[in-house]
Amino acid sequence: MKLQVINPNTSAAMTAKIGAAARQVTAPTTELVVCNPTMGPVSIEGHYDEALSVLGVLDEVRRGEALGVQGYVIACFGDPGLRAARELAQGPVVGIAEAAMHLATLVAPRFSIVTTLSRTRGIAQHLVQSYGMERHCASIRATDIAVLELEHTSGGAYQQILQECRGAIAQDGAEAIVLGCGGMADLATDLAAELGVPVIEGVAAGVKLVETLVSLNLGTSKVGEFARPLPKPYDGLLAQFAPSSQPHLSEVE
Ligand code: 2AL
Repeated sequence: MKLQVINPNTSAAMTAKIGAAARQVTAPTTELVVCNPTMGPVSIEGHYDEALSVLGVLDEVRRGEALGVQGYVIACFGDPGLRAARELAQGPVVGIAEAAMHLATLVAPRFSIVTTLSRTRGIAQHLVQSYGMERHCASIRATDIAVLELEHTSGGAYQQILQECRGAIAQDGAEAIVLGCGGMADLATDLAAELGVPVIEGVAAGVKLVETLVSLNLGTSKVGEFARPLPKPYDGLLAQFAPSSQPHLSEVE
């Protein structure tokens, strides 16, 4: 089985971390393509970053289709471009926020999301609403750690995250933690050991869910909302993104 994990920001160090987390949990027979776009923001920390990251994500999906990828994980906690990617891809596409929240509902009555900058709480809140998770989500706590600061594991980032997790459990009623950034992929095991509750990190959750979907032969329903984009010209800078009527010929570049 061939799966693709897309880090939507352009940070190669973060892509390597995400790839390592994905490889730890996939079956030996699963081939992983781990990538990030070459165009776009170095980190995604707001709506503008997120909107512009989507083009890079879709470009990577387009390449994946040409390579015969059977399922995709979008490895940023805003799940940028998730629904558009579902239109483009033949196989299933899962976002890490979506994957982590769904798995959290299976192991705890209520979870809290512990994320990066305060300004990204709104993005997480919108996802909670759009995935119907209000009943399950006890709180969304920010650490005010910038995404790229998570590269420096020697800093105080881990302690700050641990403190917010403890607050979520003690004060907000959370019985599981969802980590709110792809750059936190390496922290789940240590946090779970210290906190004594399940800590769900979306990269592992996402690849296991996509692996399951592909092995069960379940792909995105293509009969309506997620049908392939209608072929039409796109103008200007976006001309190269124009959907074609013969995806498998045009998508080889
Ligand atoms: C993220 C993430 O997962 N990747 C990124 O660049 N930004 N999420 C976040 N809450 O900051």
